[in-house]
Amino acid sequence: MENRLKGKTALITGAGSGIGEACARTLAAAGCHLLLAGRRAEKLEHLARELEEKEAVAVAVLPMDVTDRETVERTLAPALERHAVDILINNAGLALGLEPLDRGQVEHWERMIDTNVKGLLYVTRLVMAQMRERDTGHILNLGSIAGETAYPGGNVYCATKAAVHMLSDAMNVDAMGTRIRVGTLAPGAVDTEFSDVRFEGDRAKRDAVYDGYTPLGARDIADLAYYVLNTPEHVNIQHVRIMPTAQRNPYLLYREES
Ligand code: NDP
Ligand code: 8X3
Repeated sequence: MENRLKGKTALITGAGSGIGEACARTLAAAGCHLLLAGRRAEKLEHLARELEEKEAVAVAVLPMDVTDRETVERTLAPALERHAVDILINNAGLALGLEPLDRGQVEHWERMIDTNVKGLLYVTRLVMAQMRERDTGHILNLGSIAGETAYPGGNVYCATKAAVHMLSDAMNVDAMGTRIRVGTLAPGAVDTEFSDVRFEGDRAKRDAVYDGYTPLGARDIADLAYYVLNTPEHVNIQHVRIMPTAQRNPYLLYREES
């Protein structure tokens, strides 16, 4: 397939681990210049230096917590004066807890809503405005199968991902008449730090999520992102659901006995 991404500039949120990091590696290998955003600046700096050296692309780090609107604006606005962003991957996100709603922790809910929904909005507002001015751009949002089917204890996380799906549709509608494209990737189980974060470091609970089958890896999602982003400009892949072969929906996950 022709590489249409060489020389483009991509901003990836949550680029220091998992799917975001894999997307950074894949896009750098395709010749994209990168802006890597996240809270753990040291991880991002390390990745940036590695990719600059290995792939001969320019990589800048934007240390920011997407839940902090002032910081997002203070960090992104000057970065957008220096860089024209062709691709935005809204990947920063998290799940916290797996309790029934009536036993949920309000602090967990607030962090999920603030990160997965409000953080995505703060970043997108600024980047999409620049894309509209340039009449070009591609936004890829990380949704989830959790945003399509609720599962026990998923409640607020599922709701935030349903919001991401609807916001992607809304962005597409709002971009009507421009050359801006918007897509959502809706993965099932991907083995990343996701479950470490959800279960706050409880190794047994984390391991149980991926036990007895082969989950997706972050690289699988990055390959899909590359495919979607690399399509010609008249093609707008709006929504893709991707699961491990062992998983058919959030409830149906075939595990081998060990
Ligand atoms: P990871 O935990 O590995 O990655 C999440 C990234 O988001 C981290 O790099 C983290 O970086 C960043 N992040 C979290 N909170 C903030 C914040 N407030 N500000 C800035 N960055 C933040 O998990 P995944 O790679 O799996 O998750 C990536 C996305 O994919 C998420 O949106 C998740 O919901 C979605 N997803 C994941 C699935 C899975 O099974 N793993 C399946 C479906 C969707 P830092 O801590 O440095 O800020
Ligand atoms: C992550 C996938 O099914 O653990 O969004 O919610 S799931």
